[in-house]
Amino acid sequence: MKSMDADSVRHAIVRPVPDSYDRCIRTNREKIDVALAKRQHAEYCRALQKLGLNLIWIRGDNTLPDSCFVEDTAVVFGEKAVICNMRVKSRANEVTEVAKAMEELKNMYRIKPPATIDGGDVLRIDDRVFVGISARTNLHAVSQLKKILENSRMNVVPVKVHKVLHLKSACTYLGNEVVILSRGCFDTNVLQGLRKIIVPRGEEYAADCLAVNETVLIAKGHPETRKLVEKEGFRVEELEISEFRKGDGALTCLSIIL
Ligand code: CIR
Repeated sequence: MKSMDADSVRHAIVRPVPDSYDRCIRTNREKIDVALAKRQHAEYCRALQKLGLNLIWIRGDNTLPDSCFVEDTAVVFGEKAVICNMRVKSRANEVTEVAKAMEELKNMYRIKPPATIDGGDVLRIDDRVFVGISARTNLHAVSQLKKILENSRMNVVPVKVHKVLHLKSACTYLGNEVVILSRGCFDTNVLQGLRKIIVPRGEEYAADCLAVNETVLIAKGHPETRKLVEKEGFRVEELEISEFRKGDGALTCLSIIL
């Protein structure tokens, strides 16, 4: 099986669920159980470790309610780390501690105003980098990303996103040239040459999967999606992430895989 990335996957950056997590930005009003979110996060971290990843912890911060959604703060391309400029003000300071960690690990670049971008809008598939143009991410960010990656032989492609928060809320890469997606959120013609798993109606949330070393983590309670992913030859593990769903987050949002 072809790996997800030319670089071998070895580390995952994660950040604790803050005590203030129930004040995160979100579109629904279901009550969030912060203690349960912390337990679900611990399970998530254990799953990553079991799949062979070494965890790199960013210091927790109770003044940043969304800070466990660390994916949105930075995007890594091999030896380059791009620190995001996050559009939502209450999240903007999340990047500070992440940038300190990245400085130790990678060559660091920053997306600067007027560009805004959340990491959840960046979907890398081998040498293609799809960037969701969403409520959080704009075309200025695409231009800056192109510059940062100009010698990297990567093609940066903007993709207009509808109905969901980020591009990766609707589409993720499983490796081995297979993507999983939910219909109606972006123009899927951009995914030429890839095999596509379309999540069944009612299971749209399961399109945000996290593939690690050829195992696919999916959100618990999406049996039809599980079958489709297994049919493509992947090993599947389900994780309960109900409290992150209530905060408009999903599996990829809780880590940055290096
Ligand atoms: C937000 O609205 O920014 C957070 N409550 C959820 C962010 C989820 N992140 C992601 O999908 N990459």
